[in-house]
Amino acid sequence: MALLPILRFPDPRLKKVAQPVAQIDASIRKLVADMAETMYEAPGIGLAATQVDVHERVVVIDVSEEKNNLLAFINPTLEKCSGEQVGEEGCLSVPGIYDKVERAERVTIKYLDLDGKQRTMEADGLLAVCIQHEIDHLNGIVFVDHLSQLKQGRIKSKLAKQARVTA
Ligand code: GNR
Ligand code: NI
Repeated sequence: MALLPILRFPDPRLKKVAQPVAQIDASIRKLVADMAETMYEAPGIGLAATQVDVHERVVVIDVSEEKNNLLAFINPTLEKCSGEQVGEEGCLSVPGIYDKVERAERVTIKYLDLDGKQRTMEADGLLAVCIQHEIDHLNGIVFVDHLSQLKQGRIKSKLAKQARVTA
């Protein structure tokens, strides 16, 4: 296992659209294991491969209290969305920044599991938010892209200032 470096907004590589995984082989299983380790260490409740500069459609999520319910989604697609919820979001690629984003309350996704089996899952609440946040990453979208231009500008200057003091 290995910890992977996480790209920071506004790194242009966060805008890349990830490609579907063609074959679930040992390299994909290793990527999932490394992404899980990186997510738990951060700590975060989800991580998309895009954030570790791998532009393939792979996501890990664990929204459990005990951090003992790892979910891995290969090639996830949003099949159904309904309702709305607004919650405070954060992102490991945008450290220290939190803001409200409107999302669907309930989603149905299709994906491949680590055995390459096609599966369907329904989710609501925080898990539904996290799934939407991670699929956005695979499409090159960061949660701050959902905020106003004014807020995005403020976030960029705050992160640039942070980077100067930690350098
Ligand atoms: O750790 C995370 N917490 C979080 C909180 C509210 C909404 C979404 C998230 S996902 C985030 C981890 C991350 O950046 N995933 O891409
Ligand atoms: Ni994120």
